[in-house]
Amino acid sequence: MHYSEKLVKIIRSNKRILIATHIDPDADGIAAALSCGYLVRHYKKRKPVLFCHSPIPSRYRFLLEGWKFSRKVPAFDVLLAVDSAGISRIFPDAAHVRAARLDEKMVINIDHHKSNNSFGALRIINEDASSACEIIYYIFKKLRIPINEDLASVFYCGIYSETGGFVYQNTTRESLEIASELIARGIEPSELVRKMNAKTLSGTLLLSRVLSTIEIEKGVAVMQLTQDMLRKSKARMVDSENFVSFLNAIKNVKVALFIREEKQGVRISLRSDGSIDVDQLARKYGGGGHRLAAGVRLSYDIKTARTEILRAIQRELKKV
Ligand SMILES: [Mn+2]
Repeated sequence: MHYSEKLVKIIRSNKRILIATHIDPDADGIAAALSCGYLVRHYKKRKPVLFCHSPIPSRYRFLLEGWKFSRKVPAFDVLLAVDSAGISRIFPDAAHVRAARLDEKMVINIDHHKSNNSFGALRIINEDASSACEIIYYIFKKLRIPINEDLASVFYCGIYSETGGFVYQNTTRESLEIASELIARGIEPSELVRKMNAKTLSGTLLLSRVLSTIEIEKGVAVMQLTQDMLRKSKARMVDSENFVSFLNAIKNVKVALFIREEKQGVRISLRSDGSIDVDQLARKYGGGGHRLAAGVRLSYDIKTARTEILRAIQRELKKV
């Protein structure tokens, strides 16, 4: 049986389906959860609960169109996890996992991360897909479920954003074909992109502070964001979501490292031009992602994290 049919069987034979995306959700994660919402509604004739531990960034809220994400875990029978390499990406603290009684539940895992740790009873994982949305788009196609304009916009935003606007290496013939099919459904690509990319003044001022910290040594570019910069710019962490792209766009930069100081510990984004596999590197510290783009959270302060990760990068670069 094709996995799409298995998925339908599970949706049909279970009552309460919880669709969950990862913490600090990006456009692909949000769009993947929403599109699964449309899928479940198609079969159940009512909306399932969508869950995300973090709030949905305001610039993506236009995608919700009457849907909402709960930040509390309701009672459920099936967990449909999207765009999440591991359960800890959905439930960051162990207490949540226990409260969700996951071991007694049916778990479905739809993802495109190389670092996916293969959790769940039904795993629909494709590392070659541009995005989680691409995988779900093909499920709709396989099941011949009509895609209305709202859903087409959701898919478009997920794929557009995950490919950096059809720029990154995951921009493929398939992703562009899907984009073309979505445009044929009447969506307004430029309008969607304008909404997604809209910046706040405080976010732009934060960017200028962060960019002023850039240092480049032996092909490795580093920049950092501190809690103090957030305060001074009156900005929020979500404003910094795509800052790292400025770093790896610099000529001759092999590896880009963006360190963000969280309230506790740091969050690090890694980008590679292909010289090293940053997914592998991030995994050594409990993170992961893709070969050219990965992330990791550490409980160190900025300085310690910076020294540690820079050393690890230089070690990897020496091998090539
Ligand atoms: Mn994704």
